[in-house]
Amino acid sequence: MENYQWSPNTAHYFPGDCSYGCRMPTTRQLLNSAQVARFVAHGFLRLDGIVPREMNEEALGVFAAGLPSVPYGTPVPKAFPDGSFARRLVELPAVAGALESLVGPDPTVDHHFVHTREPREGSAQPLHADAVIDLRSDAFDVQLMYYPQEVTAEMGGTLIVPGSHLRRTNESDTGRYQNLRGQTRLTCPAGTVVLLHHGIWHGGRRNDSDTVRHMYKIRFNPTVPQVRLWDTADLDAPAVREELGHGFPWYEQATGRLEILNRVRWWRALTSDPTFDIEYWATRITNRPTAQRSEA
Ligand SMILES: O=C(O)CCC(=O)C(=O)O
Repeated sequence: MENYQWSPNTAHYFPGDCSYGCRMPTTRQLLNSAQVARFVAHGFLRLDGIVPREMNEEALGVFAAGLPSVPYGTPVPKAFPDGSFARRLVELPAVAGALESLVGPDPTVDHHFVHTREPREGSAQPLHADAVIDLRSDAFDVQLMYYPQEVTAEMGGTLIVPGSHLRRTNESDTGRYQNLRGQTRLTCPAGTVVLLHHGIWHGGRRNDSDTVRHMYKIRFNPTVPQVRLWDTADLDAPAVREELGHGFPWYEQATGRLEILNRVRWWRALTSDPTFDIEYWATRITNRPTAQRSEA
């Protein structure tokens, strides 16, 4: 893994200053280290009801009219022209700040899509990840899910398996799993945005209500090293380790240790700190005296 140097220039946006590229404007509501550690452990971050009511009402018309197609890898300003619904959505300060903290400034849009669950549709979507097996250790994509309506349990919210994102699977290989302990079904107020690691196991639950349910998803690809992009003032706070050590009901003891190790490796990459560890798990298995001697 490369040892990236953190530069404030890659992490900060100054309104009106395009010398580092014209980034998504933000009033700098960056996440803190504990929130990013929570994302690392859970694989997602919820921003409940942060989209204003007028935009939620507008969204349904925008979805009905159909979204313009976006070629893979298009920079945000080109994918979503100024004033467009999607541009205003990603520029909401809480959304822009969280996205910048995770995927960095100037991400590209991989693709976007409105997922619709019809009333009383009769079946649920199999559990899956939106990825082929993805072995990257120094980059990850962020998926934004936006719910313009209140989602009730009857409407069959999006099923998410917290802490599953680092268990690298191939798309719907997990489809035969019907239920896992600790899975959550997203019920939320209108205007909720969820940001997810691309590897999270999820699926649309069956809509048993009389109301059509929409979820707008945008996948973002990073264009900068994802290193210390958030507000790191609390990097050494105890809350960071607490979040990184969080267990989930579907982990058995040994599985839980494996996931802690996966998180330690990722946190080392995110912070450019090759010494970070929890309970000596990573240090023990990266101790290679023979290799170090032959390099000297
Ligand atoms: O409809 C949903 O709630 C989730 C759908 C989804 O994320 C997908 O099809 O990948």
